[in-house]
Amino acid sequence: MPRVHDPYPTRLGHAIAPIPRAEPTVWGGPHDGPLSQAELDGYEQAGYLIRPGTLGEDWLPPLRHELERMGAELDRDDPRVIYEPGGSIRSVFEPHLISDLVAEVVGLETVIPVARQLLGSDVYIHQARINLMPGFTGTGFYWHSDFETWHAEDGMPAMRAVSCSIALTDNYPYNGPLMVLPGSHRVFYPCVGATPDNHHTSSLVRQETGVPDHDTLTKAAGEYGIEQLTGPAGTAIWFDSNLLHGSGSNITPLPRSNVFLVFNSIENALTEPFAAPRPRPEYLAARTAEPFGVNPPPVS
Ligand code: 6CS
Ligand code: FE
Repeated sequence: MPRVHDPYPTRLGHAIAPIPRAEPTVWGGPHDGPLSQAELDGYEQAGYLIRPGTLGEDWLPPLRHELERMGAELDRDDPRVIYEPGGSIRSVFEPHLISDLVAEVVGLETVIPVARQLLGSDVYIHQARINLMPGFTGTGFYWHSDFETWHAEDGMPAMRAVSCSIALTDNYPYNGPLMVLPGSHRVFYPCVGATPDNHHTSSLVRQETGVPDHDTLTKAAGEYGIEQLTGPAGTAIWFDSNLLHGSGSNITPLPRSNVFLVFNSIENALTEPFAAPRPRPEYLAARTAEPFGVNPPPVS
């Protein structure tokens, strides 16, 4: 059924002008969680916040081991495992449902209270993945806004979601770290080109639909600049759902892996996709907006 009004039209037949963001970036205040007013202000301005020490040293070896175990034990045909063209594992989705250890990370005091504070409500996991960028052959992600995809393909109504990427390896300028256009989260860049059916079978390796054109990116990079977000293992990067970001490939011997958690406000539950033939599978976009960590687990 056609919608009456879509505030963020995208996947269009022709280019239209960028649209100013309608919603706030920060929904909670300094008394709603661990972040200070200065940290909240920084996040609001830049669209991201870096928090070193989100995972202590003691977490890193067991988590790295867990990734290897998951990679080895998951079925080659499991749709939740995405491979690089060269055959190595690029991403594993729903790691928090596969591994108790990863689920514990979500519940840490350095993680979920930050998500609740930024979004000003209870939250749930919209999407979780482990990204593994191997040394020498790792390929990056082209420039995009996550919200553009989640709105178009998953039916996320508003910009009230935040991504938390926790580094399991050190991030240097030279091993394919996250690059962002700070401040770009305040503008929605509509994209040209209809969503192909089953787009996710290719977009998770190489995204071609739902990316701004070169002209738009040139202007945006001129206006906002580009920053590389680096830091030691255990560092979390929190970034707004609409921040333009990407990463280059990694030809160094140093792999880059992270646990990537997307929190959405329970007040921003998914609807029908705004610009795609059908919703994506649950492992890419959870459709049950149950607050995480609020109710005790059911007794079985
Ligand atoms: O598909 C997703 O949900 C995420 N992955 C990619 C490659 N682009 C959009 C979004 O970040
Ligand atoms: Fe992304």
